[in-house]
Amino acid sequence: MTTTQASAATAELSFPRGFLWGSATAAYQVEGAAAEGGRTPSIWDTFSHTPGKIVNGDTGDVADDHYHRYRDDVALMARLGLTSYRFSVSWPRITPQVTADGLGPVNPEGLAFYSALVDELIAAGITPSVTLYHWDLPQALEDAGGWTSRRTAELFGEYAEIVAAALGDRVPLFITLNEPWCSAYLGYASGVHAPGRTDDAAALSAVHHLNLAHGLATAAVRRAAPAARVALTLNLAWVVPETDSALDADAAWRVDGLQNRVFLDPVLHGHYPADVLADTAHVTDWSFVEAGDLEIIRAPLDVLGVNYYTPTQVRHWTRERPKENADGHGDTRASPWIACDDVEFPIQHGPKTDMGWSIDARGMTEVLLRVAREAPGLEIMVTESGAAFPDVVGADGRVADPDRVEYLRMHLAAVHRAVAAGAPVSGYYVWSLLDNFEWAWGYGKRFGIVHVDYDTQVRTLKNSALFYADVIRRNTVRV
Ligand code: IFM
Repeated sequence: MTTTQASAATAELSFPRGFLWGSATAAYQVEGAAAEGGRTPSIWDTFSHTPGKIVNGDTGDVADDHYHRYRDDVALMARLGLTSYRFSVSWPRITPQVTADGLGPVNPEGLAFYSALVDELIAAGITPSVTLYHWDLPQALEDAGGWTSRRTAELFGEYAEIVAAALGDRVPLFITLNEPWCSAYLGYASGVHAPGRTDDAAALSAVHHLNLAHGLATAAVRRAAPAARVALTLNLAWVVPETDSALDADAAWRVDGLQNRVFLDPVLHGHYPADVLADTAHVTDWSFVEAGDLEIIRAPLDVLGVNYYTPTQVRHWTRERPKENADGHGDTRASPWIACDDVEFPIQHGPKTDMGWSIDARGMTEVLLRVAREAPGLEIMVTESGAAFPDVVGADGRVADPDRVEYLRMHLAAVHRAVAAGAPVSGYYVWSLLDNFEWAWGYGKRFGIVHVDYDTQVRTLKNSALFYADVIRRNTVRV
């Protein structure tokens, strides 16, 4: 961990009236109750129960027990003054018998859980934002090909319609997918995420089927819940070439293609980037893109969700020395960066979070302004922003997390800069409300503004939660 020092307060940055202040979680990371309420296994249940996949052998079986404690957690949110809560729906709770043949019966217990959560939030004055897919694909669908199969996208559209029909009278915003980059490349190319496959062609097919799933779900939500708005959340990268050499610029462009443009271009402009298709032609011919798909994918969005954590610095790899792979996605033999053999992610110096991720808030401003430029007028929300640090509860019962406070302060100021420059950003969600199951890292990485004792499930507000509550109360960040 590296400490960043708070500087004396010199300015008050106020956000637009009505700016949404939220926190975000995801079903598999917080709910627990993995085998309760009629739920069946997702790819993350299978993956986390596979020896060697998760640090310390952790699983999401219990997680934060949010499934049982959601009322208390909503009360905590209300205490902090949050005006919105972004959570995800676990597909295997809603249609637990789904197979490639069809969704099977809807599980009323699954819908009832989310419906009760929505009611609890509304009663507390907190606006729910629902993510339909945050990585917990039903295992039965993975067994039939997962995101490499078009059928998964079709069924996702049907599932989205069910959820929107059940919750759309009270939920104003549905986010179709969270970070399809991770689902596709970490799940199917590098294999550090479920389902743990290492097949570049499969990953590119997953990219397209996730985009298609987004398009089909967008139409489905609009049918079932015409008053609701639809978003897609992307983890856009601020890609920085190390030098201004042509080779470094090319490296940056290719990484930008795989992380940003392969999602932004079809969704915003209805085509895949020609350079990405050409660069990956030796891997796949992209014949999984069928006539009409891009029209479905480019359905106008109401909101684009942006998740930003860390900059992505790249340089051309000269092969004269071992490759540096400090891309923040784990040390793996298989790379998520397809057709990027001559690209490296140099080791960064300077402040880092407990994930080893460099801290540079300029990227937040940059990605927001980029979206504003590429999609003029499209509303943007920061659907995740936050940092892991190794927090402990002190003898005084408090959790002092000055690094996270400073991280949030800097990133809020960066959001403010983008707003001041004209980006229509309407909300900010801290990742995360609670410490939770950080995927392949298990429970060792704490992202919450609320500390969770995993033995007792006791929640303790960290100082960052108090800081955030103060920002919310004033609608202003002091820097
Ligand atoms: O915990 C994850 C979350 O599920 C998706 N976005 C990044 C977070 C931190 O790694």
